Amino acid sequence: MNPETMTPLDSYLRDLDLLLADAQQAFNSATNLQEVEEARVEFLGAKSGRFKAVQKQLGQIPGESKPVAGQNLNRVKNDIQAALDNAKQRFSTESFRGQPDPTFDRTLPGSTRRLGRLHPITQTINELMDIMGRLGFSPAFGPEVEDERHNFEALNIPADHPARDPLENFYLSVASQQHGNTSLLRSQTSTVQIRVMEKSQPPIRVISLGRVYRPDTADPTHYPMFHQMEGLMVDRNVTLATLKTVLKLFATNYLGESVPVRIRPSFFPFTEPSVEADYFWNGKWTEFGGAGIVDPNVFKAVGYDTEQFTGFAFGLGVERLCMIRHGITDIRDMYTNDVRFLRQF
Ligand code: FA5
Repeated sequence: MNPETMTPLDSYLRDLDLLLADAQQAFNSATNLQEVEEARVEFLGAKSGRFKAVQKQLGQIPGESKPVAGQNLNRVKNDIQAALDNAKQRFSTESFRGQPDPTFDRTLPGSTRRLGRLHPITQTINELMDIMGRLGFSPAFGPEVEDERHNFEALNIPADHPARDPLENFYLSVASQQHGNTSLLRSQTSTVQIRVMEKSQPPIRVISLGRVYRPDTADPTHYPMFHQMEGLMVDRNVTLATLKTVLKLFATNYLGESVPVRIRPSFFPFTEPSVEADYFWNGKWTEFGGAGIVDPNVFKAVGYDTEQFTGFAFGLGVERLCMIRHGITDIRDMYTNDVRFLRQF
C-alpha cells in the first residue's frame, strides 16, 4: 500500500499487524521461561509495553474509524495473550511429560508402590471364622455397648459378684442415662451366647468374634481392648469330650499340625464344669482360653429345657492366637500402627 494514500486507520491497522507479528515471533522463539517473561514485559508490560503504546494511538483515529480500530486492537491483544500462554505452556512441567527428562537416571533402582493389606487381627479373625465355619459354626454378633443382663445376670453372675466391680469394667454413664438401665462396654463375648439363645432354639452352633473391653493395664500380653472368639454349641448329648474334640480340630487347623489339647479345672459362673484349655505347640503348653459345659442356670435364664439339652461354650483370646502364630512378643505392637510392624503380615 502506498504510504501517501494510507488513511490513519490503515496505518493503525498496519502497526497492529506488525506488533502482533513481532510478539508472536518473540514468544515462539523463546527458549526458556526467562525469555518468555522478557517478551511479556516488552509487549504487554503495563507501563511501557508496545501494546500499550499502540493502544494510546487509538485516540488519534477519527471517530468513524474508531470501532474498526478498537475491534482490531482487541483481536491483537487476544492473539498476543494466546502466544504468551502458549509459550508458558511449553515450559511448564506438564509439557515435559512424554519427552526425555535430562535429569532421569535409568540406572537407579525403581521404587515399588506398596499395597495396603488387612491388619493382622483382621486377618486372624477372617481365618478363625473360616476354620470354625468348616466345623459347622455360623457367625453371630452382638453389641459392644451392653446391659447388665447380657454381660452378667443371664450369665449367672449375681449383683455381688466381684466381676461386676466398677474397677473391673468400663461402665458408661451417658449411655446408661439414655438407655434407662446400666450400660457398659462388654467385658467378654459370652454376652452373644445369651443374645443367640434368647432368639433361637437348639440345635445351636455359633461363633462370635469381636472386641471386648477391660480396664487391664497394657503389658506384653494384656491390652484394655482386645478380641475374643466365643463358641457355643447346644444340642442333645453335648459333653466335655465334644468340646475337647472341637478345640483340638480348631487348634490343628489353625496351627497346621496335629496339636495335643488338654483341659484343666477352672471356674466361670456360666459353665459347670469349667475348664481352661491348653494346646501343646513349639515344645510347650499354651493357654487357649476358658471353656466349659453351659451352666443349667444360664439355660434357665433363656428358657431352655435343661433336661433335654446340654451345651459347651468357650472364649479364646484372638490377639494371643495371632501372637503365637506369628511369633509376636508384645500385644501392644498390634495397636501402635507402626507400618514397619504391620508390613510384616
Ligand atoms: C472369659 O472371658 C470367658 N468369657 C471365657 C469363657 C467363655 C469361659 C465361655 C467359659 C465359657 P477370660 O477372662 O479367661 O475368660 O478370657 C479369655 C481369654 O481372653 C484369655 O485366655 C486370654 O487369651 C484373653 N484375654 C483376657 N484378658 C486379656 C487382655 N487384657 N488382653 C488380651 N487378651 C486377654
